[in-house]
Amino acid sequence: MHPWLILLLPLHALASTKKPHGVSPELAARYIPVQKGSSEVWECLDGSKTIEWSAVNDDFCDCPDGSDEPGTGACPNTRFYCVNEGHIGAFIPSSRVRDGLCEPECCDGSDEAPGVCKNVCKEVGEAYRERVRAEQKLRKTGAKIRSTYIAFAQKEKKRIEEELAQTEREIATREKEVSRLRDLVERTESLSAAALEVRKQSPLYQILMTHVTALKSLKREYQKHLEREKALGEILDNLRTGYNPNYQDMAVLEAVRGWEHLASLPHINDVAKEDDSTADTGSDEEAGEEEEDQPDDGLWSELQLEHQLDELLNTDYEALLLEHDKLVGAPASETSILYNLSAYLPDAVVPQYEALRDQLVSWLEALGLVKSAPTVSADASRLQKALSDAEHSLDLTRKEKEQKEKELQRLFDPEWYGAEGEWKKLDGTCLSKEVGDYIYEVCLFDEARQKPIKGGSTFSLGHFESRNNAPGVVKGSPEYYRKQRYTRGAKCWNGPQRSVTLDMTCGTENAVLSVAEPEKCEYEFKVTSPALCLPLSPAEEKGYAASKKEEL
Ligand SMILES: [Ca+2]
Ligand SMILES: [Ca+2]
Repeated sequence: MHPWLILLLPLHALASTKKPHGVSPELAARYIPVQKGSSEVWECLDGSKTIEWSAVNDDFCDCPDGSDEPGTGACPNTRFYCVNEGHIGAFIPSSRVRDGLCEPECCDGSDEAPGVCKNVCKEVGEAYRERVRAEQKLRKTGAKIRSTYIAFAQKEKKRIEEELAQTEREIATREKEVSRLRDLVERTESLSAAALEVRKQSPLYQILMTHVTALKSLKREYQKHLEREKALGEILDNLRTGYNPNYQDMAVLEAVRGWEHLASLPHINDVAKEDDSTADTGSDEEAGEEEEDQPDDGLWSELQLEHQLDELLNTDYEALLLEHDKLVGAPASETSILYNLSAYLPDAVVPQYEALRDQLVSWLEALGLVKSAPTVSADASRLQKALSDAEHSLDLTRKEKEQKEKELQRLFDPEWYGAEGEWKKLDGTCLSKEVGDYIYEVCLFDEARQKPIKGGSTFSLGHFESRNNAPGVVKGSPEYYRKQRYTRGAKCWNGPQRSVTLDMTCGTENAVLSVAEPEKCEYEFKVTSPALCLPLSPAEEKGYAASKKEEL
């Protein structure tokens, strides 16, 4: 017998004389009779009534709260306590006392009359302690692995923080580069605008501009004349068709004949006599006249003037000026051979050569032998490209930073890698189990899948959504981590979208033990992981050490 059992014995012996049957240790102190005159009395626990001490456990309900019958089933809705010496005490409903059935909760058989049920508390207690010991042993082993996960998370934290700092430095550098380039682009643009102004002073450009102005003026005058001719034609047409020939006014008749000749019209008096066919020949004549108008020596026709003149006048002359510059000027060409040469030199010599070359070029420029290369549009567009490249890189680096911040924030978030970061190590770890014709797989914090072994398409069973989100489960509690929900999987035919619940327990390995489908398209994986093996509490540690001694 163990020392603590020996210690308990006298106490128990004492309790058995005083404490009535079926009373739990917490209430034992309240089941003490009071001497009143010659008899012993006792007050019901709710204080409503005082009864004779002999009425306690007399198999008749006296107290309204039923407290006088802890060891019988006489009062309704009361609880009976089995001491279960050698194991752990337990309550059963009083209605099951003396009903002739041995309760598994009462291994000492105290719910029935002596001799009815065997006291099996020694065996039950030993098996229980063995189970607890095994579980604690597993937890201790698992917790050791779990602590390496936590150490991993700490290392990850350091790594991400360092990377974050690096990214921040990179952003600062890139921001500087962007603002430098932006400044340069602005300056180059104003510089090229100035250079353009200089080029516009060229006599060729000046005379071109004068031509343009003259053309525009001519066009305007031409339009005016066209309108005037049209108006005059209308006046004369009216005169031709409206004059009275009976007046024999020679001035009017001459004007009409003159107009008819100029506009190639038949005499108004003949018009009525002529039929349609002569009208046709008239139009043929007109067509013939137009042909005669065909210009020679490259001059523009009326049609060309009408359609192409505007186009010509809308030409971007400044762009042409720059284009022209490239074609004829390229002042840098005088020294470009010096720049191109470096491509043919051995790498080792290049820096010295470049220094020498720059010196040489500046001398040549100083002596007026070559003109310094003015930076105009080509440089501006090259700079613009460099600027947008730099802005793009800055943008990417900023996004990278956001990504890292998110990663860091998730590291110790109960909703992600746990308050101690113990799940980070398992991020993306895939566990699988073959069941029937399928391999069921879950990649933690990512996706669960169903892969057919004999060919066919893989179905998504869902994507990581949450931990145990059942009502009443406290975020971060052990129970919270015991479940993971994967939802929004492939839709079932005529059913919901597939989903998976991981039912997780402590184990020394990350593994899927079993797969079930309790509801259509809702799967349940039983999974073990060291991440769930919490270290023993100091009290548990003590108990474990004692049980190990017992084992020896
Ligand atoms: Ca009673
Ligand atoms: Ca019973």
